Amino acid sequence: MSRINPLARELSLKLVYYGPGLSGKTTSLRSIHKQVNPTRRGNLLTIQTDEDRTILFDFLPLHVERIREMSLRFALYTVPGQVFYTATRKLVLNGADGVVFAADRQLACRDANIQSLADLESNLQELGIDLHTFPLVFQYNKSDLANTMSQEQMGQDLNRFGAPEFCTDARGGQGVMAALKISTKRIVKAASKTRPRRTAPLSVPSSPPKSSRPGNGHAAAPASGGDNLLTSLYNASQESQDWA
Ligand SMILES: Nc1nc2c(ncn2[C@@H]2O[C@H](COP(=O)(O)OP(=O)(O)O)[C@@H](O)[C@H]2O)c(=O)[nH]1
Ligand SMILES: [Mg+2]
Repeated sequence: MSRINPLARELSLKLVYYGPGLSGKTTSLRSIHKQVNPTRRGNLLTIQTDEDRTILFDFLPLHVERIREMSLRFALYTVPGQVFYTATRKLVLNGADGVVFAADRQLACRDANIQSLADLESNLQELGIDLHTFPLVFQYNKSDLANTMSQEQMGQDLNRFGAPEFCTDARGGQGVMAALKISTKRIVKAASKTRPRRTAPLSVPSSPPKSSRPGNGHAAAPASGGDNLLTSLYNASQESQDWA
């Protein structure tokens, strides 16, 4: 559930990295932490067992400096992939604005990928969310390994949603930022079509955002007249979010 602070003109959004155990979710957050400009991120929090397995979740806050009129904050989470942590997955998924599904391209992981996606679908259904209309992006991870499944095979197994797909090597840092960028754009776009929850009952400044001037090449914003925050948000979704 996105949260908007009208006075600060700031929107907070939640992105969850979901997928089977050991598919590379924690490694993806580590890679993002390494690649993002330090002024735009907080500390990476990971809670693991001695064997390096996620037992609760990982958390990484990102902050986009103002895009046009709007500041955006993203909270990135991972879920523990092991089947028995289902309650934790539900908890982490609650309030998510989008999901990056990290699948493992190794053939041996095929069933685990499919099972984890079914688990995601059913957990979202419980929250009243249909994955077909939810901001979803696929990472087909471990692309650096030999004998992996092709992107086409992965898509046939998993991507019934027409979602963007990225072949990634999270350990080498390949493709992870591209997936993040598309994911955050889709989330912002989706959030601009719904009315985010306000964190404070404060009035919104009435002057139109500079970004709403005609002829800027963007489609008309969906926000109703005068709702400048949503207009700004919609325009922000048209821009690339340059985290580096
Ligand atoms: N070769 C390779 N190994 C990876 C990749 N991503 C993650 N790993 C390794 O896979 C293991 C599990 O990764 P982790 O991020 O902890 O998986 P998680 O359970 O999804 O959080 C670790 O040993 C990682 O170093 C990748 O893209 N390529
Ligand atoms: Mg993990």
